[in-house]
Amino acid sequence: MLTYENPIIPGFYPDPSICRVGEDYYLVNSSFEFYPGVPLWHSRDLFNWKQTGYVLNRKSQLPLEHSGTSGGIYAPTIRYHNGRFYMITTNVSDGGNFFVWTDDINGDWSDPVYLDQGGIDPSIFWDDDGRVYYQGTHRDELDRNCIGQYEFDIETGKRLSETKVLWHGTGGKCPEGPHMYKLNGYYYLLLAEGGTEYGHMVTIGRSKSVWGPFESCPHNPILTHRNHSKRTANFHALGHADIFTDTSGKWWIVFHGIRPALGQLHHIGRETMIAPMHWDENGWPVVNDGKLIVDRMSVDGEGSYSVKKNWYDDFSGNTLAPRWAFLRNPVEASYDLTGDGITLHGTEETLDGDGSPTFVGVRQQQVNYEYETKISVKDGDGFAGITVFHTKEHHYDLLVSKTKNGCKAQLRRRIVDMEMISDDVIFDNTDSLILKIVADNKKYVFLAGTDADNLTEVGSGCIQLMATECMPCSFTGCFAGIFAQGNVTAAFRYFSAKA
Ligand code: 6LW
Repeated sequence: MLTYENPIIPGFYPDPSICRVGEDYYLVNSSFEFYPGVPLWHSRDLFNWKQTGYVLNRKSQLPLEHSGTSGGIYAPTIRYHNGRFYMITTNVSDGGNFFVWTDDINGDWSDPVYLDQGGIDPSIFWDDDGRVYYQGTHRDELDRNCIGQYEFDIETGKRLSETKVLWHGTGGKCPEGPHMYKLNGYYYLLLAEGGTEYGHMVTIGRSKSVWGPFESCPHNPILTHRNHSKRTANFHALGHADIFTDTSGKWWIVFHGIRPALGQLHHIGRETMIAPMHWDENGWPVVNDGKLIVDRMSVDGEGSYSVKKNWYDDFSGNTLAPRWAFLRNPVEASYDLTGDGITLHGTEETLDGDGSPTFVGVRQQQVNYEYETKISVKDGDGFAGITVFHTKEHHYDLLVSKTKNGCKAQLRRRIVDMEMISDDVIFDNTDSLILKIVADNKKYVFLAGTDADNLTEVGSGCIQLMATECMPCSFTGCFAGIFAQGNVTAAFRYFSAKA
């Protein structure tokens, strides 16, 4: 047997889309208000994934100034056709649906080709006759949610037909995340339905025509955990899928799900998972033989794969590792990679605001995790430190600031209209501190000190109030990161994560 670990890409990496080119697999995720946008992953075995960068890595591709919490980039689709890669997605905060393309997957992508079509979750399908179609969410003549399709020119983005209703799905709310495939003379249309919460599911229909009508798979939903409880399943809200064949012709399905850490509360976002799939004798897909999706999957083959969890970043390169992301378009002058760390310069923007504060973070990829950094606070009366950030209204910040004889640490907890600041912990005769976050399924503990083996607890914050379910809208997840605000310059020597 071959065993592997789900999620294959843990942490806030939702809405996966995948394509295979020869022996290489490429996968993208949505990224919302975080920059760069659309993380791009590569694998050659489906279980070890390396983030090679981002598809949208310059402001002309990804203007985020107007992106609020969970705004910006929604679900993407990646496809390969005739030697060119395409990624189509939606910037819900600026410009709507667009695609970019590249002939070099390791190089830069084009500027956006914007499309005159509303809705979200766009996908592209090339038919055998060379016609190219857009699918995405749409509204029918009675303003009901459905999936719409139109033909367009992939060279120019020009519309070649009106948008027609393709399918309403099986009756679940929010039919979305469509992808079209052609197989054995059928057009298969894969959907997400039920909403991206606990009712989420994957459904599929097929037709002899690219324009439908679509008949529903008799065993829809082909993938869901909506009827499972915490007692019977660890993963929930499974949905938003894409299907493909591996190098041996076997079928697989990628999708996202959540790992609730406390009751039905999840805080580290919707995470990318994978499962085997096969087609039954009637030409309908069966996912994982109808079995539960679990954290250690067993499939035909040889080998055992686990996700890498521990890493150490000394910021020694002249660019940040792809795991790092900013909140909206960053102010470049606020960040200096100095060769022996990264220096952050505070501005008037704060983690409570709608701008781009001096912040750079990594998606929290495990519930039980430890983060550590070393900070030296220079000049000024501002604050700098380490933070757990979910939204501008949900973040815990370990603040370090200079004092007359050294520096001090405080924990600031911002939860909606509440702000709690802990007592000062004073450190004389030093401007450098080791800062640590110890996370588990109940709380984040924040520690500081000059001796890594003898740190002082500054305060703690519950994960409960950082959960998506405690927010009006969150398609994202918790980050751990470093920040500076106000009149301050702070140098960070390293940042590490350990499960
Ligand atoms: C995405 C939609 C969804 O556009 O949530 O889970 C939306 N599915 O398809 C944001 O991720």
